[in-house]
Amino acid sequence: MGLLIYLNGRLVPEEEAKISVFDHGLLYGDGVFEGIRLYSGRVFRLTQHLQRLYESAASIRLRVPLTPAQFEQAILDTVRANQLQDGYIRPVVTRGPGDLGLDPAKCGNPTVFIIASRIQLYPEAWYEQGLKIQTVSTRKNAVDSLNPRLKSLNYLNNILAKLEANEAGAAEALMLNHAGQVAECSADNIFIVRARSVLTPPVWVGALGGITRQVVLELAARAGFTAAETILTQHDLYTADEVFMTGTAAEIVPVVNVDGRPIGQGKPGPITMQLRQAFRELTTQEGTPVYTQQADE
Ligand code: PXG
Repeated sequence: MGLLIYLNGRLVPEEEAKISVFDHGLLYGDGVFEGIRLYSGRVFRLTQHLQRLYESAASIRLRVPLTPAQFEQAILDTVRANQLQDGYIRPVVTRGPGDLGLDPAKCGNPTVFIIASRIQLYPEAWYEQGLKIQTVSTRKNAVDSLNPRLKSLNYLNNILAKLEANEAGAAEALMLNHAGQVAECSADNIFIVRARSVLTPPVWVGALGGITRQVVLELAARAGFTAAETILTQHDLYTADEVFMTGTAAEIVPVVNVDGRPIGQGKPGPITMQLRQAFRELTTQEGTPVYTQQADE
């Protein structure tokens, strides 16, 4: 059975969930989005995802035609309509239909849609054996051109990086900023472990403020590690005890090889595994319940 999609205030069958070819989300990547996980009937860190969505929209002066409370209800309604317990939720807000020019002022009606679907989990082997990543030549967008903190529909920078990584036979692309500092991967944040420190680059070097990244910083501190944001270079990764990536879809994935250099013992490290375990436990404990409230509440 097909999915029910939230589109501009209505739940419609996926075959009918269509938007205009004049939508500037399509014509120009003019819009914002989120990727959210649903674990056992609870939406993980929903408030934080919505906050990031509204911040991304504010940054591009895009008016979201729902209040955050309405948006939250729309997400919960969409999950309920599809009777999901575990899944992936993709809210998208675009500038809406306009003419063929760039001018966003001519787009009067932003488009809002929400897809809630089952999630295709990554193979267990990724987590047991770890992944290989590769530095790519595509640099992260500069923070003063298109700030990577903005989760916009304009993802070509990341896609170009992903293409390079695919070409090199690597699972993910390690992306540097224009100063040669490590920023993040094409769709995941990056961390290193050195001694008892768990380190990730600050967002101002050119990285998304990942929700999973934030959770990992919290969990690492709670577990007694030094959790900090710091400038990292490729050298720091090559000589780290452990490297891992974080993201909503991937959660926490060990990296065992960077640019052909084995990391640590060349297998997933103990602190990565410990954090992954802590993360998994947290996903079973917290989250906004989808089914314990009335639909019309
Ligand atoms: N960096 C970038 C550039 C991202 O797009 C993350 C980091 C991780 O952030 P969260 O908040 O998820 O911890 C993302 C995540 C995918 C996919 O297929 C991931 C993202 C967007 C689209 C697809 O894994 N965003």
